[in-house]
Amino acid sequence: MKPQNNATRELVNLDGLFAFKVDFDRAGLGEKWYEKPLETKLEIGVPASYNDLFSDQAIRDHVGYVWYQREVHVPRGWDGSRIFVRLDAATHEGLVYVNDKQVAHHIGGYLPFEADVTDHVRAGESFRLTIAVNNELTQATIPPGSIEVTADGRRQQKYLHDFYNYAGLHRSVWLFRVPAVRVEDVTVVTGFEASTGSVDYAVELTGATSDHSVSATLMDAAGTQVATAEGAAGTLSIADVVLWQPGAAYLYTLTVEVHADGQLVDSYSLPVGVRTVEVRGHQFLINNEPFHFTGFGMHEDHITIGKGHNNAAMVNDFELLDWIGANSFRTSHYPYAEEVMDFADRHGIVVIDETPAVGLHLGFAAVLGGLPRKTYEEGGIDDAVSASHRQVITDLVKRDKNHPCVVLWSIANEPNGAEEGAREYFGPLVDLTRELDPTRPVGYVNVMFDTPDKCIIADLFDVIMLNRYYGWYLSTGDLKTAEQQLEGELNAWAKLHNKPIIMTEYGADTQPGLHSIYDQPWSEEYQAKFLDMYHAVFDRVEAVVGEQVWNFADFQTSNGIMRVDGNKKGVFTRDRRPKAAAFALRRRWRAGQN
Ligand code: GCB
Repeated sequence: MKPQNNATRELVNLDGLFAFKVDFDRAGLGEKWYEKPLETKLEIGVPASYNDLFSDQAIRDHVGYVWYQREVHVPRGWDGSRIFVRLDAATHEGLVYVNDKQVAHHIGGYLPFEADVTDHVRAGESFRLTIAVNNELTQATIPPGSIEVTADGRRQQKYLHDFYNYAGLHRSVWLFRVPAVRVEDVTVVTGFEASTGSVDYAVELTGATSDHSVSATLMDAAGTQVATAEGAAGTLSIADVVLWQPGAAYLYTLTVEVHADGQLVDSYSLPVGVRTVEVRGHQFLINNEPFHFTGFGMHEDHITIGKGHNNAAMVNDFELLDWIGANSFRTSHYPYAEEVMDFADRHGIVVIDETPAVGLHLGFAAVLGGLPRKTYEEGGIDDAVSASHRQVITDLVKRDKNHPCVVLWSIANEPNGAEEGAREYFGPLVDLTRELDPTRPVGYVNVMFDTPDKCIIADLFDVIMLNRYYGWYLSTGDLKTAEQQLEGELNAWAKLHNKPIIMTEYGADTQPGLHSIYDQPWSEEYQAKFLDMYHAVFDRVEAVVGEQVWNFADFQTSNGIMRVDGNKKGVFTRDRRPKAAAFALRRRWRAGQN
């Protein structure tokens, strides 16, 4: 649960400059670098990816550990509390030390973790915080990868996903204190009947005895109390409820309190949007009304800071989403910073929340010039990957379950969904997701090879999400053929499955400033015309309930002959200037508005 400041809890932000050292010789763990000040002249800003900050290419290409260190002061008056360090993300593996003591080890680069450091620190004194971050992707991680060693002994990271393997402390670092008896977790499920809303809540406590009692209070956006209840679980009922709606967010505040002997022991508040989500036939319903997704697959990707979260950049990205008329996005291809989810909650942007399970298709090796392999076999996407996949699904649902903006889980992007073993792999993961969250539909994103006649897993899911590139990777430059192929395939999906279809990716690489009167790939006009063609088809296929263009902005990738300083399918450039397609999208998505 996200830490917060209130009457019983305190939170100190540890972002800023850290000492930084690259562990070129993989010596840090053996030599126990955490036991003393790091021997280095380098400093680094947190949060940020470290890759693009330094002039030394060896740092950018480094595969292995890098070390961060700073002094942290524990406020006076924190005696008697439990004290924690929290990392919102360490990509991809984090080892945390307080002075000489390891306090946490976490694998998974896009989800938070924390360590109880109470026994290792003292209120009013300082400690040395050291964090070793490893960027390696292996056969067993999510996303998976492999490390190759060059003839001269350099280690190189290989992976099958199309975004640069940025690494480091991408999100905030915190020190916080909570009471010994406390709210450990809160789960809310909302609903409404006519004008009456309901908030079912369930509170999990740590350290409580029969002397402790729990109460829940709901306030409206003006701060007026609208409902209260007693007990660790219950239902709050709201007369004349104001719903959370796409484009018209409304948030109540739920405050849960723990009391003993008439004294407040702990309190935790969270924003609550009352809304429902349901899939019915080909429709995707939010608050019982058909919803049509417009927007993008995005990336956490900016010049210089890479995947580092930055609030100013976030505000600008949301401004551009609003300007263009997008009502939604997918967190392609990993969970985004919690600040992003909170912002979407507050501003009524609908989110398809995706796990970091990307690159689970070993047949892709052939496309990239290697030898094709079977996907679901030992040493490939096997039990070890499945265990990591279960972990990220569990952690993601735990982190994001209370966000009204999240309407759909995407448990993987473009896995192999046509090969033997795919059903056995995905069946249990779908069951797990449904068990963790019975309130939201579950989907995965289908790759272009897995057409309706080939895909063997689509029926396991609630929605059909498709990434299609007719007119780009297939029928390049031939929009007439592409149109027939696209329409034919969409109709086949609609006939085969009585489920809504969301086009989660369609797009064309575009070099800003390149113009043509012909259907010329890479030109700005071609990108706009390509999108127009897709939209004309979507408008003819009723089952299509969503259009999310690939991508919101240009983004960095690994080196390759298919990419020119990254992927250029952005509707905005990497520095967020509009290409011609941005205006075309705005005309469609804001039709009738200004
Ligand atoms: C895809 C992937 C996305 C790529 C995109 C592309 O299907 O899901 O990660 O960046 O295609 O541009 O090739």
